[in-house]
Amino acid sequence: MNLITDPRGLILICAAATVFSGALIGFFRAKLSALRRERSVVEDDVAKESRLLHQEIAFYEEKRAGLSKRGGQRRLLSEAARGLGSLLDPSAVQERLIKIAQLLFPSQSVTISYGQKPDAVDSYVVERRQPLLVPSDVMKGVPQMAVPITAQQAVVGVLRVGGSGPGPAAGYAREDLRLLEILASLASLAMDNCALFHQVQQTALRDHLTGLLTHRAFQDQLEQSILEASRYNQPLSIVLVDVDHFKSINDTHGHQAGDLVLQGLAHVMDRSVRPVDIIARYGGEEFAVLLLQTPHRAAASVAEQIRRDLAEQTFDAGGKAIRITASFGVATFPEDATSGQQLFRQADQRLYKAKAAGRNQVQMRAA
Ligand code: GH3
Ligand code: MG
Ligand code: MG
Repeated sequence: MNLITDPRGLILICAAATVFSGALIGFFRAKLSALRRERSVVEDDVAKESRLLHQEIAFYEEKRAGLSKRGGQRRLLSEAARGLGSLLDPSAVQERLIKIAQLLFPSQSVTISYGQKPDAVDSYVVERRQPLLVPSDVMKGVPQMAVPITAQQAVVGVLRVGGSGPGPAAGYAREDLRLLEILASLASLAMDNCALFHQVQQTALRDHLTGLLTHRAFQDQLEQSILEASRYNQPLSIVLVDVDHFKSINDTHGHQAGDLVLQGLAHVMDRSVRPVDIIARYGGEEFAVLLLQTPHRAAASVAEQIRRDLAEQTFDAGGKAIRITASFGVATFPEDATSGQQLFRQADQRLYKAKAAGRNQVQMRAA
């Protein structure tokens, strides 16, 4: 049979061609789907890799942010240490402390409490002298931190962060509390500094025997008070006091007994004036009283009262009963003088007059 000329041959050829092409198509289809499968596996691997890579990047990004935040916090703390250490006034320390805490914990409420009405958080921190971290699931869901601030071992305040407003969603971390503790320690050191500075200043301003102001401190106070009196158009008087024949007290009873008498005298004077008035020991047995807003006559009456009290007093100096008298000179701003120095000189001249006129008396301006 001729395949080309015979129709059966043609049918056979067509059938063979159909089978062959079908097999070819099947082969390529299988190849294609195998290729597709391979591609999707590769795609899955790439997606997985990329996911892992993103996670890794996010992890390092978070670490970097954490490190730079901590770096910033550390810088703030070292600046705080320098700034706080140079302050000499407790209220300035408190002000600066609040500012630094606000920088460390932005948009959080920052307060220094512990006054008349301590709440539960204050009481805990003050009584235990320990920091407190309140998590977000107690105290009405408002997280907060509180640390004690001390001055010479005594708790003088509680630094608090949070407690009002939403606060951070996850609450505060131990690290946050640690940071606040470091800041509170720096503030406590600054408070100690202030207290020491105040003590040194007081020692320089106060006479060690009587605890009264020294001559220098009195002069400063007098000039300052004259400025104020002049601004508000008010009178101001000074009284100078000198113990009569004090040398003979020392000679008769000894120097130590003399010291006790001087202390007793300071006490009598303190008792006779108002708390706003200022007393100084400006020489050995010489004292000065600054009477604010006091006209001349009223000042002379105060001097007279002190003179009488002194004359009636018996001082006990180690078992020895000692009586003394003193002489007084009174001068008043603005009638007698317009500067502290002139006023002092005028009062001194009247005191001299009191001595010359027989002692144990008050000399004032002639009427
Ligand atoms: P007058 O009435 O003239 O003021 O006589 P007076 O003896 O008080 O004055 P004078 O200036 O002659 O002597 C003052 C005395 O005060 C001499 C000095 O030894 C004594 N004195 C000064 N400072 C102190 C002190 O701190 N303690 C004692 N115990 N005596 C002192
Ligand atoms: Mg004297
Ligand atoms: Mg004297």
